[in-house]
Amino acid sequence: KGGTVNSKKENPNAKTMELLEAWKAERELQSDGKWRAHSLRKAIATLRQQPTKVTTAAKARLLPNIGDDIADKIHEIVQTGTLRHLEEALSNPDREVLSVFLNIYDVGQSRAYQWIAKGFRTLDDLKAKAELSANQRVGIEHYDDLLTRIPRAEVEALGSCVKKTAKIIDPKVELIIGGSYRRGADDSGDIDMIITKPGTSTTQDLVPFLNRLVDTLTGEGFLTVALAAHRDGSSIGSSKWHGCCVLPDSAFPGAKEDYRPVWRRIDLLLVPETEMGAALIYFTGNDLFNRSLRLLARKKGLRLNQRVLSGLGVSEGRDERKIFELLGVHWREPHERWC
Ligand code: DCP
Ligand code: MG
Ligand code: MN
Repeated sequence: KGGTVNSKKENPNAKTMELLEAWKAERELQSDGKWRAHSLRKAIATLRQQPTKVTTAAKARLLPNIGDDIADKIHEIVQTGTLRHLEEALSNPDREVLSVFLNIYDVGQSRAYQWIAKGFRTLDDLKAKAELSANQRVGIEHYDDLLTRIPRAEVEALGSCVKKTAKIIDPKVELIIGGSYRRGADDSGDIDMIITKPGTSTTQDLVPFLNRLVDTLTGEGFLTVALAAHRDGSSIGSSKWHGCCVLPDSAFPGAKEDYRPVWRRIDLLLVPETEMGAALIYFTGNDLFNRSLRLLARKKGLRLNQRVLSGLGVSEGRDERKIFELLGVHWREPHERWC
């Protein structure tokens, strides 16, 4: 995701990178794997830039973004041509099942392991025997659809459908497609629609609009199901709506005979005008970029969240550029915010 994947063939560290890449995929399957996977991603990026083969742990450790653990792995790969931990992970008989279960919407590590412990091995097992939440049921019912990335042109077409209906309900409301789409991605995992309106100062101001929008789009058959909000909990006056949608064939951006109705994940996010800057930053991401901005803010004794930057005496939430300025970081266009 993000930068270019150039051919690894000519790279002197190609084999090392390939195995670290495989190890990264394994880590992502494991608990808290995401952040570990992030450090592997950075290490691989470092290796990609080396003009010569890195052959020892000592040399690897001297390079940026490579710590002891990964340096040892590089050494092991060069010495043995393999990674013991990777081999072990790949030969785990539960690995395939775990990966299938973790790909169900709203299923986490502990749930997946619980099901495996009960002897469930397939989606059909789950449908027949497991106790499923409404969200998980949708996730299983539309498993393949929800795993398929959404091509950029379809994200745009879906966004247009929402905008068209929104305009009829309230022409003053503004909608922006955020998330990976705003960062310029060729395809997205879901569609993140930021909804705002001049003159609003709380999400409450936008709730009646959201309700009408959801009702209308559901009536049109565009929205297919609402998903229960979870974990993040906080949502006062439900400032967001999670669900699924499907593009009408009349809006399909390609040859009609290629059209197949695919269920897509959509998030509708309410943002008062006064918080639009901080919210745009947050909902544009990516998540790692947000994390590093928040960290930077904290180091300066400030606090950045999805609503405001505070700690300066005055709070700023309105203006994306202003927030960068106050944080003392150079402006980065959305397409430069991959990490
Ligand atoms: N976000 C975040 N931290 C999280 C989840 C989300 O900062 N734990 C922010 C950054 C994301 C944005 O919200 O860019 C939208 O979240 P998505 O999960 O939809 O992620 P993306 O749109 O970036 O990627 P995808 O194409 O997978 O949807
Ligand atoms: Mg998204
Ligand atoms: Mn999203």
